[in-house]
Amino acid sequence: MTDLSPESGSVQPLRVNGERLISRLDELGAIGAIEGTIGCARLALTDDDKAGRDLVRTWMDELGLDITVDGIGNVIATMPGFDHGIAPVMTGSHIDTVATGGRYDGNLGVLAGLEVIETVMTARLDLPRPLAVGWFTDEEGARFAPDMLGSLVYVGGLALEEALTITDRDGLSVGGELERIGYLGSAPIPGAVPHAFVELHIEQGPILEDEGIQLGAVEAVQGISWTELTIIGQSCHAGTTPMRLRRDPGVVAARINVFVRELAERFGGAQVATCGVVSHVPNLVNVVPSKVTMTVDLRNTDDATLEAAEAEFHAFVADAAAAEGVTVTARSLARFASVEFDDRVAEMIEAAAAERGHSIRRMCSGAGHDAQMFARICPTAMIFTPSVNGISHNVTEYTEPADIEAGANVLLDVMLRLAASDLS
Ligand code: HGY
Ligand code: MN
Ligand code: MN
Repeated sequence: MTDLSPESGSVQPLRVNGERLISRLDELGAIGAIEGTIGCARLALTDDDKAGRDLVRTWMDELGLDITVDGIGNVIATMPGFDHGIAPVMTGSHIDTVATGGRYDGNLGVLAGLEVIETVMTARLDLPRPLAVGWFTDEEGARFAPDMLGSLVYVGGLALEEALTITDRDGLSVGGELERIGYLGSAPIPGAVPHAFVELHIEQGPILEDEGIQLGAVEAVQGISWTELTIIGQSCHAGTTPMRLRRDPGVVAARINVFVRELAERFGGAQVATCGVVSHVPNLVNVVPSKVTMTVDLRNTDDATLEAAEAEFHAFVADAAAAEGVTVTARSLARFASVEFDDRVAEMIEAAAAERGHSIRRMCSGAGHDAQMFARICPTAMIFTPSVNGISHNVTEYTEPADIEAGANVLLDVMLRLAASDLS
């Protein structure tokens, strides 16, 4: 079997077609484009998400890849011509975005994976096992919680039947929306176990840029805790109601927001806290709100510390609600412990980067990713490229073309090495 590693000399290191990759990122980014920005909005299972899915699927079809769509709408495209019993080396990510998203978050991992496969097929490399690229439904969790929904179901972490009943704010279900956009597939769930999984993703934070390092070998993902609070008080007139008679859910929501900020600052280290959603009913200038729905996103690299943060948060909520005379219902939207990736894959990423002359460092991901679900079933790790100004989940999200190409070339090398490796 051909030694595919670049240092063998038998095969000049292949290079991806960076221009093709960047033009596809731009073409996909134009779907759901946010006027006057380079950002895009393709919330999961919306018409824009369908349009993005259809475009990427066209590119997969044009390559002649074997395409499967499973019961949660995950799409996997595999190099043809291999015995179906041979587990592929898989890459992939997501093409759904948040409502104020960038064109690289998730999209880079899917399109770079497609680019790697096209490069390998064009070079007619003879591989011991196929390469595959997938996109996974609703990674963002912004419309349907939890995040990483499609990959969680793929690896058997959540029953498909339960996932299909999850609804958005308007009461529309995952199953109904998958059917409506034509992506309620029949490929089996849980999905086939890959030989290995490696995901290329933008860092979405400031570390690589701050340190002037070109790539990240991601060895872990921090723990994630999403809670939705429904706070019910007494709606009344803003002008006539004395303060002593109020039961104002808006004040409790504000106190919770300040509390979790102060908790994160007090805990320090990796602790982060965000109240991304705070919506008042009836949300009018002269009405004390009757209800506030809010979300609290807590994360930490250390699971015990995250649990301590959650315990303090819930205790504060109970006290604040009692003091104001409101009721609070808490609902967990997502809860994932921190994840360690496979050191062998992280080492391959570091070696491939070094051989291509790129600086690289080990990192823990602050964001959740589909790869953290695949780490449950096969050797997995991630490659990060820098985010300009450390910004993401923002229409100004940007990554330099040279970094995109470097990340894709390292993805290429790592997938080829994984294909030639016995990881048992
Ligand atoms: O929230 C996250 O970490 C990811 O963007 N879904
Ligand atoms: Mn992402
Ligand atoms: Mn994201």
